Amino acid sequence: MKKIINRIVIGLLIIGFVSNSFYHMSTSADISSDYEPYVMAPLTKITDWSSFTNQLETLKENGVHAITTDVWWGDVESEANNQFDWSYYKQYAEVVKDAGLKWVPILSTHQCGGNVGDDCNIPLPDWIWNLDSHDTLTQKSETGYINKETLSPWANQIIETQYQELYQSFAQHFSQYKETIDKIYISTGPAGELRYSSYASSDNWNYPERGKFQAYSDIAKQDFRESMKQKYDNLSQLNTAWETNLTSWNQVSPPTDGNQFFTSGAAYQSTYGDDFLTWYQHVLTNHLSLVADIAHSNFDDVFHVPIGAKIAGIHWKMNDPQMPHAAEYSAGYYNYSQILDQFKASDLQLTFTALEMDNSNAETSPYYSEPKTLVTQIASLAADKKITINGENALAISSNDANYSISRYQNIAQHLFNEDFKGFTLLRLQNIVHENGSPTNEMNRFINILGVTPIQVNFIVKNAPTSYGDTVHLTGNRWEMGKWNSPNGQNIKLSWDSSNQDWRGSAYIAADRYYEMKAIIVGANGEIKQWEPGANHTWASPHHSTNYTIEW
Ligand SMILES: [Ca+2]
Repeated sequence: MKKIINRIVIGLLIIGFVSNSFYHMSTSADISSDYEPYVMAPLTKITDWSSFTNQLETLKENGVHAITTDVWWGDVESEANNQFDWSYYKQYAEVVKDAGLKWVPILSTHQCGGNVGDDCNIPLPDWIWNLDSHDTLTQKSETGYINKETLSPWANQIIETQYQELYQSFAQHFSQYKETIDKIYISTGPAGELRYSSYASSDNWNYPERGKFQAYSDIAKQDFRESMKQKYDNLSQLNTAWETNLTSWNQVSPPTDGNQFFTSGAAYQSTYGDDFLTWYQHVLTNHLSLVADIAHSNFDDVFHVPIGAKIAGIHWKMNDPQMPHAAEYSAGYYNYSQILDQFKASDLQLTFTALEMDNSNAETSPYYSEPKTLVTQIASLAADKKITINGENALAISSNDANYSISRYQNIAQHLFNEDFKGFTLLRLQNIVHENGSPTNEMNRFINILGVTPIQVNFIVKNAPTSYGDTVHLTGNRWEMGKWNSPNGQNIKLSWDSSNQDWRGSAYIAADRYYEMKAIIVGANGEIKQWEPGANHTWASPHHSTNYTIEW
């Protein structure tokens, strides 16, 4: 018994040591054991159901698990309040079910259109704008633009009633499809993402500008004042903290100096900046909490599936020397850890995007874009907090240049299989399947790298010439094996098995794929001491779990 405890303690020490050097994530390359590939449906509505059926059957044949679909509020409740028409989406669910696929509906309470890559125009139901004042219902930007992509996060009462009615009606009408529905996404902002409408082209935004704060409706400004009254109690204490000489609460306001708020350093170094940005984000996380509660209360007992929500991949300006993170701050992302805490508290899965992108413009003005860093940061936080994370690509992957496309899928695979993602949703259907149902050139690339089925393999390495303190790892040609010991990947780590006197470990890799691999000996300092000599092992993985033994 004592021996076992000692071994556990030593094991824990080793895990602790290694995890510090690898973003606190699982320390082995691996495909998540329940990994699934998903495909995002077109934004526009299906008009040719027989073509769509052919497309879905092709997805199914290629191992895609589910299709993810926007269910537009502006479609189903457009006529009048509580006059729902689900007929289109019922037909949709029926077709998905018949194709043998699972379905992931997104309850899209945002407008379709007005965002990057949108090819549709489905505004919110008209009648909602009569339920309260525009000041309450809409977001108002720094430059006075009124945004109607979603209800504003200050429209709590309207949201509570309307989302409740919408979700309840969805649950009633789709409970018969509960075997088909795999997960349900809620929309908590523009493009379905928990954020403000800070970067809307309708508000004259162009990439890669920082965007605009959306805290200038009267109700938003009043809310900020009230929040500061609660925090400081009286103006004199606020003046001390902010180093100001305000004489009236009415002078307490979101920033009115545009970029200066950032370039002056106020956003980064002043108590005022911290107070404003903390409050601005808090309004979003409150909104997330509210919508998640409505979703759980309507869906959990009916569908018994996970509820998911998204945050946006705001990768530009991250590294801007004049205004670092200004685009994220303007969208409401001030402290990702606290945002993810709300995901955890609200029992939500998280979807994050931009997995295909790289950091090639990290130092390039005006982009200063670091999507790869951002994805790893978010995945690391999700792993720390034990939040299930799923990935998406930000922009369609479709190229005549096969190498370019493959490099995008490889970027995605690196994140998925080294940073503990549970699933991946490819945008979009039309890039991998032609209208007649035949696969495009992208299909094979996508399926080979990302459309994988995990199988558990027990790896065994015999006769490795290790010394005390060494460990044996495996690495190979694919990201689920750490891509030949790439700095962005992780190897498959084995542990000493004293009864068999060899090194063993199990990992999930892909069924039916071609692998090349080698064992390596890693010293106690984490550095590679020795590669297995000779040619690479080559292996066509089987369809089911198995053992794989290497004689060093
Ligand atoms: Ca309603």
